Amino acid sequence: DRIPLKRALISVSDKTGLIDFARALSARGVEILSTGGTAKALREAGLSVVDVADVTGFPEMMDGRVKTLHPVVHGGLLALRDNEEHMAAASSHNIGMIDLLVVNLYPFEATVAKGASYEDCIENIDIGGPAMIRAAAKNHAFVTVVVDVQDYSAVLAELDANDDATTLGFRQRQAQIAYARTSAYDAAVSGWMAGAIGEETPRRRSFAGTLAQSLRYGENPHQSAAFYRDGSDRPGVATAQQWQGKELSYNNINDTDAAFELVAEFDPAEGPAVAIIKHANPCGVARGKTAVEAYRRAFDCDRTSAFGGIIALNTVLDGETAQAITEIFTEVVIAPDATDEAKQIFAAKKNLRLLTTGGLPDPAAPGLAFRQVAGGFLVQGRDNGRILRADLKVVTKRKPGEQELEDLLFAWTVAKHVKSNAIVYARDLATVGIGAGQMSRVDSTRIGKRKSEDMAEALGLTEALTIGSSVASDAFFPFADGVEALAAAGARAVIQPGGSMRDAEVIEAADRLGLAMVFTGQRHFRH
Ligand code: 93A
Repeated sequence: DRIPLKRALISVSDKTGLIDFARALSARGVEILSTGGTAKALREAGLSVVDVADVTGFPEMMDGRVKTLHPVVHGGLLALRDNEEHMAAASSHNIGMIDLLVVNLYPFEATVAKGASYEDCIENIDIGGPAMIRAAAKNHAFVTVVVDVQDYSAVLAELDANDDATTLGFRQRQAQIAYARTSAYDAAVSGWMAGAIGEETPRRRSFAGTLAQSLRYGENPHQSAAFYRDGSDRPGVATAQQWQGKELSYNNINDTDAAFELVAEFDPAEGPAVAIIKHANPCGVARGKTAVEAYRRAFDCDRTSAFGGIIALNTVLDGETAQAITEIFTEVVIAPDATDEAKQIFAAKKNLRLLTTGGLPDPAAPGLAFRQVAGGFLVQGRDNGRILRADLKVVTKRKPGEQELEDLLFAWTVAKHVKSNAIVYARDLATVGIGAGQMSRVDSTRIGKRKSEDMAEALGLTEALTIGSSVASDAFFPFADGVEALAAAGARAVIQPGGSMRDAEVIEAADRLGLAMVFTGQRHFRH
């Protein structure tokens, strides 16, 4: 199964590592065919190259749209070397065999990411490259295909180990990688087109990403894992710069994303916001006049759970906040930016990872969200729903006051990022009790209350901060018992979608208990 390399076709847009690789192939006696730009680069480096145009007998034409799409190229890639008819056809048509194909594609994803025009994006859809890659990969019984500059060294190592030949196992692995690349490429084209023509629904789409990083393990140490990028430039954990600390784990990436998406809901022009996340749920979120104040108030919601948490800021991490954060153990801090002073303070904490993103993601942006089920995956538009004051409908006799309204909207925004059933108690733009992920809404209500009582005790307060709080429920109350439980916790105002068959009973209970209640008309389940 060893195939010696005699003739290679190299056609690459990304010319990283090209010269060294081609030189190493030349030194092994491999003849090199190349397309325009690649041939030019190789010649300039003093290597001898045959132009594909000389082999096909056709010039590269139509702005390079047609350069390698020719039977002399595809016959050389696809011919079965052990098939007499194939070889007879090759020799009667003067088709020489190609044993190694090295192609990386027109940078379609990068062109889209830099915001290029529709026409530019179209021009950067590679046709000849994928055609050759797929042909070479299909014929991996005889042909070695390379689609990633990172694989050059592996090819040379393979040749070293096998007397300038490649083994079937190696060619199979390269073919598998090749098809991953062409399918991701076409998925990127389809995804871009969907956006370009305003077809953002998840229907008739294909999904793929590019491997960003192999992870040490998954959610648990016995699970393998990797991180894929989808090519979007949304600021966040996928595109962040890491300043210090060891590599992010699977759970870190998941939690960091949850944290940053949550604080991005809060416009920094209206002041700093900080979220502390554990297991993808917030254990404290607050706004403040300063970042450090927001952090301390978020921390005070649930100091116990905050230990080993992940912290996100919607604003620059300054020295004072960095100092406060180092008082306990934290896994990751993510912010749009960090001052030099903050970076210096963190430098003393080797295990703390600091990520900066350069900006905040737009919470209202469209996009897709995925979830796996046995035999497939569910795809939906991301939850980019947002409620403004004008959307609220007061349903009780008592109207919420000004501060209550602000707290209700704050709690509502946090609840969107809490696993259902979500109950969020807030006071003065800080969470004071969060009940997450329960099968019963009443249980979430009780958990939020109990956590607030525990904190009151720890902080030496005379009473739990849920007393006098405003509360958000991510979905409607099916019965009056949930509202009764909130009143028992001392809540004064409630925000919820409404729409239950028993809304009348729920409103009646709220009126009886003196609560103000508003309906959003929108639900934020998060499972
Ligand atoms: O426009 S194409 O789709 N038509 C082709 O026939 C073709 N053949 C190779 N693009 C084609 N390529 C691509 O050109 C390769 O995939 C590679 O990305 C690029 C290399 O061009 P150059 O050698 O001129 O820099």
